[in-house]
Amino acid sequence: MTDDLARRARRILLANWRRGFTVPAQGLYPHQWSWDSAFIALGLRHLSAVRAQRELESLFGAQWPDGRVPQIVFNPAVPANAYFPGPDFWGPGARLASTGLVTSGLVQPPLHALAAWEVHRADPVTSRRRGFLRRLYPKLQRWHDYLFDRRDLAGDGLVCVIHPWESGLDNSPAWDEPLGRVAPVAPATFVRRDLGHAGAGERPTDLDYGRYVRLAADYRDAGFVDTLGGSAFAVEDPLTNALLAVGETALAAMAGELGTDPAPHRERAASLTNSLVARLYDPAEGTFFARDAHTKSLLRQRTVGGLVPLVVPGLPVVEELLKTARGEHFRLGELSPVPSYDLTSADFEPARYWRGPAWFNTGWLIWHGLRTHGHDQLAGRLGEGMLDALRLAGFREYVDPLTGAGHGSDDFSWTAAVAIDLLEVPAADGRTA
Ligand code: 9WN
Repeated sequence: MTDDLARRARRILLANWRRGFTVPAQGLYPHQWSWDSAFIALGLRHLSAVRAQRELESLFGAQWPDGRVPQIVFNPAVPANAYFPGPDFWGPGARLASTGLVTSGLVQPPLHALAAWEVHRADPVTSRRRGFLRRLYPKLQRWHDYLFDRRDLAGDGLVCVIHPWESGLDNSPAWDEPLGRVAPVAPATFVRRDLGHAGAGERPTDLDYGRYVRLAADYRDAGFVDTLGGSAFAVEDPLTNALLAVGETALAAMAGELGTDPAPHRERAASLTNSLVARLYDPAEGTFFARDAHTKSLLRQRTVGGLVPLVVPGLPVVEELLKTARGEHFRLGELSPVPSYDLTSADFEPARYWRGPAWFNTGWLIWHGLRTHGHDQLAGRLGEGMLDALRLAGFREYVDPLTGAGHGSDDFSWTAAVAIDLLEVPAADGRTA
């Protein structure tokens, strides 16, 4: 890595490291976040195999007895009111008896198995010496079991997210309709800490925050029980289900490495891929849509989440999806990273959270998907475009897809991790070719 970008990225990951895990960004996100850690591990694997392994191990150290891997693991060294909702909000029901750590009761997209497998492959000798997969594989299995067994709320083979925060694309316009049915808590009952670190024009509205808080409080007060009737918001999300399918493929590879049977993982990946295509893919539109588990109808907003199933090996609709991605709605190949929301939509907002801006983590998922399906040229163009976007805006949380202006937090960990991966992976491929 000779690029100055690589040095800057490395410095960010070092500065954001907190003895065993990495914060997404200093200030706005002072704890450990679940899917952030998976992206971060993908970058860290090029710097230090042990640190990449520890990133995932620390997260799974906060796994709940029921198998869920929490959205946030609160750092006890940080004041309780540094982030809202913090440890006091989640309360004793979210305190782990084993460690005393407090976590959020929600989850985030399951990128962890893919990340763990890639971390292993980056340095198999260190991984085997430390027993990395031997220790993590059963935990990853329990995590996926939780999703398959407890989150198939509609009973149709697809996993539901029960809060916009669980989708990772929190403020996506696709959530407006189901979220609109949720009664917000009064704004005076909580203090938003995010607005101390980012402009109100870049963050969700107070009304949406009131609804987020209502959903989280109801889930907490019901003892974190997963039922369709108990979840006012329940959505089958293409991104979550696609990552779970990829994750099962990664577990199959791990099972092979560990000498156990990969077949059940392959079967799960295949059946999840079938359900994903059968229920969430719209051939007329050439994209995946999320589905409201209550109304059983598709939420017809075109978002980057509808393109993320590109990461699924063996996906039968790759070319159709690519046609959509390259068209006027996302302009893949021309704009980098990929806009989070349909560029042609009347409510496209280039600077507001998940309602238009381009993010480096979802850009990485599309890049990885293109490579998975042999579209190396387009992947190369997207990867170069993402690095150019970084040179222009710096390591921001997200950028305006049309002007390239940076927004959100600066020195953002997954942005740095993605940069390192984009710089390292093609070079590593060249070395092994
Ligand atoms: C709530 C940490 C997280 C990301 C999410 C992103 C944002 C949190 C917030 O930041 O969500 O989890 O406070 O808005 O939407 O994808 O994991 O980087």
